[in-house]
Amino acid sequence: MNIRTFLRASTNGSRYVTLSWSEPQGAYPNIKEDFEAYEPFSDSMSPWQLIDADGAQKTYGFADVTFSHMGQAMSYITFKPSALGVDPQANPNAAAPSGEQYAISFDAVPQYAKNGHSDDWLISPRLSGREQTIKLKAGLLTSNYGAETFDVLYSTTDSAQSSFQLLETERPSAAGWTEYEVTLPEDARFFALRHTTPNGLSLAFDDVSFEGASQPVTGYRIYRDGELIASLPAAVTSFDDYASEDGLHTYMATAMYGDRVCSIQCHNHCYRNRIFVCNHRQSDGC
Ligand SMILES: [Ca+2]
Repeated sequence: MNIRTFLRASTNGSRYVTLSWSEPQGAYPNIKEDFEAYEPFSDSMSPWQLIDADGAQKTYGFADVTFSHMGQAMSYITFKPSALGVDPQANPNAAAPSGEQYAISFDAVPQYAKNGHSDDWLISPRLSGREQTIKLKAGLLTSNYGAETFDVLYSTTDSAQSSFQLLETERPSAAGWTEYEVTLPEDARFFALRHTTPNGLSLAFDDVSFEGASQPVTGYRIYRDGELIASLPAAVTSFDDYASEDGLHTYMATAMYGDRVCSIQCHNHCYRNRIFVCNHRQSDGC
């Protein structure tokens, strides 16, 4: 989160301190997707978009356990090994690097796939549009079937499959999790993780970090000397506080983004009738 805005204060010789501010610009959330919030074994992870482009009606699975969508057409599903009785201590390669869940694409059985290989897309929520380095972990349940392959693509426009251009191709081959960092160019609005293995078992993703699109402010909170004195709607960008006695007060405003809170970067120190210009910034909880 990178907010650049300033809280101003004036007194006009009265006992009212008038605070004013401008809406923070460039409030970009740093998002870490751990895939814990979705239903287990679900083929829906909104706001992520999933595309099954290989058309394969059969995918690989397991002989000894079964779960929703196993063996069927799919792109990615949420996978929760502990719900299948898989002991993470005994099967560390299947354990999630965060929480209990991750996104996984089981390979298309090649003779059923349109082009003879898996072609499954995991498309990100909208991005900030600034140059950024995304991080992700790619996981193989086993190395018995060789490397899995995936492309990292980006789009500068929309999230339609045809709008993406290739940035990198990766070939993780070790069982367990491998971390990747990929720098997206300025103007990248979406990225896609495209699983392309011709004949393996599965490719999983977890802990995908990126800078998301800016979000609208939903309200403000005003604090005097650390105490909440007003909660205001997003359309209000000024507030009059009555100073009952002379003295030094520290004001702070925070911007609300739904249930997230970010401070407006600066404190103003005001004596009645004397104004000290804000000269430092902070960002809490962003
Ligand atoms: Ca996880």
